[in-house]
Amino acid sequence: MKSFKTHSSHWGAFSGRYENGSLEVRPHPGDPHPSPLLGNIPAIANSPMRIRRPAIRRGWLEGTPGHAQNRGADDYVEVSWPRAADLVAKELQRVYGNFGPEAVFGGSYGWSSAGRFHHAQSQIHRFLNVLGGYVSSVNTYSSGAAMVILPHVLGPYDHFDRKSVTWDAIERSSELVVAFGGMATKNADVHGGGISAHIVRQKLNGASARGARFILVSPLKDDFPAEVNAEWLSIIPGTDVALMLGLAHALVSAGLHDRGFLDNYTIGYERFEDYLLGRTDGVEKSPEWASDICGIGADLIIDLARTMASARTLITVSHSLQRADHGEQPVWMGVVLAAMLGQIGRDGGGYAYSLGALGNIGKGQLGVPLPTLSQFKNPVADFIPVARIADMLLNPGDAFHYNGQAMRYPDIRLVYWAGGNPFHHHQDLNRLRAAFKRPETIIVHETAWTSSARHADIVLPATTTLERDDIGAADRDPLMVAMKKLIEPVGEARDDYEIFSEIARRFGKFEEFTENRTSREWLSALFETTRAALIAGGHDAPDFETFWDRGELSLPLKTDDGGPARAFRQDPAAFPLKTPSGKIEIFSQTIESFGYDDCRGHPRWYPPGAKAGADESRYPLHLVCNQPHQRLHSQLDYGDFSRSTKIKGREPVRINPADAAERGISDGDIVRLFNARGSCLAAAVISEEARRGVMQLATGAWFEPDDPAAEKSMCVHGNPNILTRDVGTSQLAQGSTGQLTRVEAERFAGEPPPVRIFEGMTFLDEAERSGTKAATGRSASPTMARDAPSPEKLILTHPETEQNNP
Ligand SMILES: Nc1nc2c(c(=O)[nH]1)N[C@H]1C(S)=C(S)[C@@H](COP(=O)(O)OP(=O)(O)OC[C@H]3O[C@@H](n4cnc5c(=O)[nH]c(N)nc54)[C@H](O)[C@@H]3O)O[C@H]1N2
Ligand SMILES: Nc1nc2c(c(=O)[nH]1)N[C@H]1C(S)=C(S)[C@@H](COP(=O)(O)OP(=O)(O)OC[C@H]3O[C@@H](n4cnc5c(=O)[nH]c(N)nc54)[C@H](O)[C@@H]3O)O[C@H]1N2
Ligand SMILES: [Mo]
Repeated sequence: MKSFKTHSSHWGAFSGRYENGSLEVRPHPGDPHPSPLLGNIPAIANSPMRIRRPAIRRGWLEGTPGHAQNRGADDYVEVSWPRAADLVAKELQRVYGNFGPEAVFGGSYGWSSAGRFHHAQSQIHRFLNVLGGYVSSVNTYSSGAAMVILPHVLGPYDHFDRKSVTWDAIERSSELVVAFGGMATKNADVHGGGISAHIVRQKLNGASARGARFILVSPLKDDFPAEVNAEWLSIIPGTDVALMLGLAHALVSAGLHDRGFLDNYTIGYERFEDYLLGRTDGVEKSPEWASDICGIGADLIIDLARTMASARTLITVSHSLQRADHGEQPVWMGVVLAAMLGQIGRDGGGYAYSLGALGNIGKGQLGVPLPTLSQFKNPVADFIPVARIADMLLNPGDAFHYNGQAMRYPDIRLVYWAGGNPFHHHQDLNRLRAAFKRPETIIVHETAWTSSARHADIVLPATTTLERDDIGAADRDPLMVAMKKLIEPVGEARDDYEIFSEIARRFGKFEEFTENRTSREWLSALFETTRAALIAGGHDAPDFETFWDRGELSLPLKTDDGGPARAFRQDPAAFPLKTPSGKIEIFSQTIESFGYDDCRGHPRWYPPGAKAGADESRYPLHLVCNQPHQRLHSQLDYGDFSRSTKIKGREPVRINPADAAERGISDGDIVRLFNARGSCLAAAVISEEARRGVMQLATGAWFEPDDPAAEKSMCVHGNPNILTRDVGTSQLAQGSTGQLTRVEAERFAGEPPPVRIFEGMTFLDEAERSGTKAATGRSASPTMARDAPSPEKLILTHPETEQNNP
């Protein structure tokens, strides 16, 4: 055991040992349900997918006229580190000098890896702020709509995602949990920054053993762990608001809504009730009305409403529901339904947003702050809602609305990304490809040859956490982990910190960026924040070196006081909600005053169509594009566990037996999914767990176009974002709507094009590129290019970086 070193990841703490060229990984002994995602880690050490040397896209390097059109289909030339750093610095100088920081997009959205110091997004933001700033992005792909609607109607986002109902309260007190979008335990495998104990399964079982009932509202049956025997209400995707309205109507019809709670704790119920009962639009949102839309029987709806009113009931709304057209509405309507039940703030009852979506949600609050690297201040005010990136690149200067502000898209010349994969996370990839042809320069730091790296001009090889020391710690996780370096950097990969330090040096800003600290000095300095708080609280507070030797440190948790909702319930005058009225806003004057036609003063049902575009209804099947169980997003799709789940090398897509039979599709067949935007291949899995009319294709299979040079190309591997729509949830939040789309499916006749994405890259030599075309840039052998002359070593005067890269 001695040679095993502690480490951590977004999907679990573990220890690892690298011997004889292979990496062995063992879960943390205190984790009751370690994640199978650990099985993807060993491939990091030697996969041909790793980026080994800085690489420059040929057209960019040569300055060929119109070269940007070749992004995604060009060759790459490997260069030395000093050359790459010079090129980056020169280009940044040019763009900052000619156009200013408002022309640099540095939003750089993405999960990158666990680790408090080497967190790629903190590093890049700090770096760009040192250089003069950048256009940023706000909110997340996870919860773009909820982050904007919740503060208007219930209070700050973290009050209801973080400081909300805990698993302990559910185990103790909940009698009925109605989970819109479910609580698939695959999702709780993961938490941003780390998770030392996977407890969701255990807690659900505990509640279930005590007699709590669980209702799963979802188009997929396995959005709840089988053990808790959830009752499955198989809903038509995108129709939860109709179901919630039907439930609300049933409550009012039976006089079961809590008038006292509505009077004391909410505003605007009457206006909502006028809508609910059809006084404003002539349409009663009755259970029968709802049933026609959502596909769940009216009797079931009436029955469920009665049960909800008679039990300690918790309503949960998943992230997925709001990652869709009008995604603000189910989040808001869930709040209204919980308010009508009068249980907000009661132990194990009320409303919890996103419970089950990430492994630490529903755990207790940490009692001490975590080590955090300052990103400095960004002097540039321009920003976009994160999912509007293609709109921004395609339409500089165009007007758009966001949360009450009339805004314009900036004119971006240079895009700089570290720690994210837009060709994973963004929708309508053919459109994104067109958008990525617009900027003058795209720079990417990546660990692996993702599709985003393959669309960049300058690709800089970043280390993974396995190749560096860091501190592992996350919100609501009571274990801090010494993430010890397990392997030497692969190829010539460098830490993001080191890369940015070297570029900052070329601007004369090395000291400002690094504060003259080595990475190791940073770790011990950042650790002091937590240590000081531990000392103040009278807890075990070892110094950094002792922590490092021990490998981990327990952090104290606060006692579960029920959060802001409990305080508000107990004394609404002393602890008002942080909404404009201090109450739950069933009607929001603020939102009404924005005058948006796609998000008005109270929650309502917006029939699909207007936003979806006329062509959507031509495609009969709903495609659910949810999170993958076999990896985190696109990360380590090349890992053993993820690849073991592919069928004939393609991503599995689930289809209901009746839908498959209608189309002559058998289990294991290669199918083509298509709609007006694009198409992809995937391998059919026939499953009763998908509702009739619903297919499910997880995100994260690396995008591989069959013809990279074509304007519209089929993905041969099974990335659903070639099919999804790139439109915002509404003018209020402009969130991503990637969860759902419409498609048709057919059996793929004939020999399908091969999947070659995991075969590795070949490169042009600097010498070769002046001659006629040599390597193809995408051919089979990853080792060919390794014969290139050995690169100049990056000149490093920084002692720590020397140490890290002997
Ligand atoms: N259709 C559809 N699309 C979706 C979703 C959906 O439900 N449906 N879900 C959305 C959601 S919720 C999210 S959060 C996004 C996720 O989107 P992303 O967060 O962009 O996806 P990841 O695959 O985690 O990308 C992280 C990248 O960082 C790289 N990386 C890891 N460590 C380091 C490092 O130390 N340095 C550097 N430079 N790079 C590093 C990894 O190799 C990886 O390519 O996807 C969104 N996209
Ligand atoms: N293993 C693993 N876990 C993850 C991630 C990962 O990549 N891999 N990503 C993490 C991240 S960044 C995030 S943000 C969270 C995301 O958390 P979520 O967004 O909640 O997760 P999803 O798996 O996308 O969706 C959950 C389920 O919602 C259901 N659903 C979809 N549309 C509808 C609908 O219209 N109505 C109803 N009632 N149900 C619907 C689908 O059946 C789907 O399986 O997951 C996190 N957990
Ligand atoms: Mo997310």
